Amino acid sequence: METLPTLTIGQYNLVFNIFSLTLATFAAATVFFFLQRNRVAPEFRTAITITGLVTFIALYHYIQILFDWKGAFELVDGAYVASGTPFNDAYRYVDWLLTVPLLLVELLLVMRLSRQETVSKGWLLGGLAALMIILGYPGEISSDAGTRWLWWSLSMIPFLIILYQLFIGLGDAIARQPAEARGLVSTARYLTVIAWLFYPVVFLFPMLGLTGAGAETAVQVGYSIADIVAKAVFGMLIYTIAVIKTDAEGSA
Ligand SMILES: *C/C=C(C)/C=C/C=C(C)/C=C/C1=C(C)CCCC1(C)C
Repeated sequence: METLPTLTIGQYNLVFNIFSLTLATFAAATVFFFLQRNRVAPEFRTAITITGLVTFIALYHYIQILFDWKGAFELVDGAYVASGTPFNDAYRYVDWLLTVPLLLVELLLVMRLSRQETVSKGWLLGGLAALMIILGYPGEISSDAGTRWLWWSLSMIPFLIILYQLFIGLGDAIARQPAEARGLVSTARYLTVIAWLFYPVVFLFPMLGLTGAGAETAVQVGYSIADIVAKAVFGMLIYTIAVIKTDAEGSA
């Protein structure tokens, strides 16, 4: 576990408030997705259930992260110094390990591929996503730049294969989407790529000259914003696609 830097009151509060905002977003998103589940045709309900589970899992982890952050610092002479209680980075990685494969499954389910294609792509993309997170963790908890670069590079391999799969592997499936939904399904793909690109970049902050309090603040704020976009905003897009397809089929 890395040693925590001393933060200004402003830095500490910024991170605390972003965690709190993220938590509220996931709470609202979870309620929304579960309440709206029956708004979509039965064949899309599993996708919406998974969307709600993702924000629920993230909600749980942000509660842990928020309390951990509180316990890891104490206010001494107008600055927040490490209390000695460690701040546990593992919550984020456990959260990602569960939610990242599920996010890819959401996208596959709302695309309505053949059953066989959904299962095979689901295992492929889900497996690659899990591998990516597992390979990133030894780097995340190291403060040695060489070690961080090594695990970053290894984790980038499954990451790039996922991006390739989203663009090339699913290209013809996008073309087969009904006209009303094709644009949004493609947007969901782009949103995934843009939001996911945040993570390996945020990981690099401490290696790109950002140190101490500035790096810690930037990393926590960066991951939180990326989580909101990748889970809640992405989930709204999945929900909207399901509604549009439902209405187009006239079955709800
Ligand atoms: C809801 C959480 C999401 C969508 C998390 C996504 C996380 C990644 C795409 C992480 C990728 C990483 C690399 C590609 C290299 C460095 C280590 C990671 C794990 C930060």
